[in-house]
Amino acid sequence: MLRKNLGLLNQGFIPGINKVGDLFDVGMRFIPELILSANAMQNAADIINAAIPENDRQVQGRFLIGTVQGDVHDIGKTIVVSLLKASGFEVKDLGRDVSTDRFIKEAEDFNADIIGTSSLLTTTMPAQQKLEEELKKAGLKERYKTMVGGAPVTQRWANKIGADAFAENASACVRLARELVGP
Ligand code: B12
Repeated sequence: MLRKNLGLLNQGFIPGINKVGDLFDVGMRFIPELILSANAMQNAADIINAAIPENDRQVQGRFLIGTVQGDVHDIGKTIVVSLLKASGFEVKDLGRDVSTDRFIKEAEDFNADIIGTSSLLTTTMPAQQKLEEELKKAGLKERYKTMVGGAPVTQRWANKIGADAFAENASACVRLARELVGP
C-alpha cells in the first residue's frame, strides 16, 4: 500500500507539478496556473498522506521540520512529514516561513534529534546557512543533527554550510534520518 502511494507521488504527481514549474520558468505558464496546480497537488498529497498509516511502534527519533523564513512552499515538506511518521519518527512540523530563532527554540522544547529545513527558493536557502551559524554560536551544533532539502538544495550546498545531511526526496530523508539517529 505504502509503495503504491509513493508510486502515485513519485511517478505521477511530482513530475507533473515540476513540469508546471518548468513551464512557469520559461514563461509558458503564469501565477494563476501555478496556484491552481499547487492546489491540485496539495489535495492529492493530502489524500495520499492520509492513506499513509502512522507507525506507532517504537519511536525511531524526534524530527523537527519546517520551511524556512520568507518561503511558503510546503507541499514537498508535507510529503516528507508523512513518510517520516509512517517510518516511526515523532515529527513536529512548524509549517512555513519559520524563523531561525523559532527552529532553535522549538528544537529545545521538542527535545529534537534532527532539525530539518525546507527551501524552494534560491533566495531563501541562506536561511539554512544561518541556522548552522546560530547553532554553532549557541554551542548547540553537537546537540542537534541538521538535514536540508528542497528543489534547489544540493549535497554541495549542505557540505558548504556544514549541514549533517541532504536528502533529495522523502524516501532518502527517512533512510538518512535513521543513519543520523543511529541504532
Ligand atoms: C507549487 C509551487 C508554488 C506554490 C506553492 C504552494 C505550496 N503550498 O507549497 C505557490 C503558487 C504558492 C508558489 C509561489 C511562488 N513560487 Co513557486 N513553485 C511551485 C512549484 C511549481 C512546485 C513545488 C512543489 O511543490 N514541488 C513538488 C514537491 C513534492 O517537491 P519539493 O518541494 O522539491 O519536495 C521534495 C524534495 O525537494 C524533498 N524535500 C523538500 N523539502 C524538504 C525538507 C527536508 C528537511 C528534506 C530532507 C527533504 C525535502 O522531498 C520532497 C518530496 O520528495 C515549483 C517548481 C519546482 N520545480 O520546484 C515552483 C518554484 C519553486 N517557485 C518559484 C517561484 C519563483 C515562486 C514565487 C517567487 C513566484 C512569484 N513571483 O510570486 C512565489 C514565492 C512565494 C514564497 N515566498 O515562497 C521558482 C523558484 C526559483 C528559484 N530557484 O528560486 C520555482 C522553481 C518555479 C520556477 N521554475 O521558476 N510556488
